[in-house]
Amino acid sequence: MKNLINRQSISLWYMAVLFLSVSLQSCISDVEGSTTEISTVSNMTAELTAPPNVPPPVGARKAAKLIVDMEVVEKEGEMTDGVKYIYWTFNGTVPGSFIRTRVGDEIEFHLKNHPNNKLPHNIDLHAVTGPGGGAESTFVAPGQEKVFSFKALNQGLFVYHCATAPVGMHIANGMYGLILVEPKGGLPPVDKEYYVMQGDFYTKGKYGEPGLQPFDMEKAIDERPDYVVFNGKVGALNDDNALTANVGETVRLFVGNGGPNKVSSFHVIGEIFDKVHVEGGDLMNENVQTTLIPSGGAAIIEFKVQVPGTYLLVDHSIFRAFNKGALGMLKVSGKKDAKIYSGTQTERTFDPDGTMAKAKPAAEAGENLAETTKVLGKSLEEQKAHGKKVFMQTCFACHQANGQGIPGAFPPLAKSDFLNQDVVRAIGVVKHGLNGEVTVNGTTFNSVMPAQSLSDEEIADVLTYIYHNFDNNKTVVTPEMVKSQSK
Ligand code: HEC
Ligand SMILES: [Cu+2]
Repeated sequence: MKNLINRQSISLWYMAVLFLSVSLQSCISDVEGSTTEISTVSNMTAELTAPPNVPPPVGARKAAKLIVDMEVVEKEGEMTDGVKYIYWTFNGTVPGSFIRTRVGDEIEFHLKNHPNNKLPHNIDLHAVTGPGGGAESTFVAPGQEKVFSFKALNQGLFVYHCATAPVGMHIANGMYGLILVEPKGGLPPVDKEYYVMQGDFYTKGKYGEPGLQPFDMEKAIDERPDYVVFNGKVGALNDDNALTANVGETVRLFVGNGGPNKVSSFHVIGEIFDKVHVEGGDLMNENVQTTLIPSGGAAIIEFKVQVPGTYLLVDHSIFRAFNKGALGMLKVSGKKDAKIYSGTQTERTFDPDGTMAKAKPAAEAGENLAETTKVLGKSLEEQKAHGKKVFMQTCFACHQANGQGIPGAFPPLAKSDFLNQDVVRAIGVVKHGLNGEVTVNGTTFNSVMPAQSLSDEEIADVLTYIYHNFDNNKTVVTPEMVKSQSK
């Protein structure tokens, strides 16, 4: 009897709430003053995307209740060729899934922690108004799910991250991502939108040291990262994974910085940002070369692409780009426009006092050294294995993992006619560096390769590795050959 009454009153109460929320909903619609729009479903599940993709724009849709489902995934991944790392992630990627909402949305956030995970986690979203940005409400142990709701009061591009102690370590292992809160009516439409996020990583071994690399707390505290990368690993946005656009299109980049420590001087080589939503907020700057993205901050960057080619995304704290991995690519295809960019127009020798004309041709000594095939004390296999290690630590940053180089910046070592023609000269390049013009496979480069401070043995092994890979001519280089090459 008592039960029955209870049930009845509950259902009455439920109906009253339902009625109230329906009338409230129509109130909101009235405030928004749109008559053409068909009222949206008030309960939607958010579409989440893995980087570098973003979900479709909110467009004209009304504010709604949005359900966001996220799962913490602890998993092994690859930092760079041969280097493994245990990442902690939101939804399995670094950065975590992109969340796209609009101002006024009520977000019901579900955070799940898989029973096979080892640690508790939580989430602090910078788009939240409330203590800890949701961190306290979402603290989940393995095998738990927590739910909390918040209203998106402020528009902008916001970082989210794990805030479980030790906070720095959870962020350093990859627990960050972006949530976009679009203004009413949405951001103006563009042709291409991408999701890029920088992060710094700290490993026991130095850059490129192979194997499974554990997190190094001491380096993290000292702010000495071994890797600074976009989208969680070296080369995440390179070559086949490059961002793409066509001439004439407007590209919008949602760029975040997870840190945990380093501030990003974000720059695209060969482009000028037409517009930057500074720090992800409403302030709009125009005609920007490099924009500063703080750790735990973001920026919305827009530019029109007018000239075909490969554009490099870098942290302009430039050693990070070429030695620690903070380098991505945007490949633009389409027709050239010589009025905007001509390419090299003329090319001639500059020899003001005739010294170059008198200089001797490159060393001819030891021309047949390439035929030496035995190296004392080390088998060819051992030499190649050690050479690969040197390559990944030293040459890779510029010449890239498969020796393919970077157009306009670093010549290829793959199938390089320059390399295969003359081993003595190649030894000289690694030993003493190279500058001035060099033509590789028909393309001229005019840049600087600094001398590599390597031992004779390291130079011998790295060149042997390169000669036996990337379609080269299998020359064996010995430490003796390196030693006898003087200039
Ligand atoms: C900091 C970037 C950088 C690093 C690191 C670097 N190189 Fe280079 N390398 C260059 C540049 C730039 C050139 C072209 C220089 C010029 O234009 O005069 C070049 C040219 C070369 C060439 C001759 C051209 C060709 O493609 O065949 C060889 C061989 C070479 N590098 C080998 C190496 C090896 C081996 C290593 C590692 C031990 C290495 N480089 C490390 C930037 C680099
Ligand atoms: Cu965590």
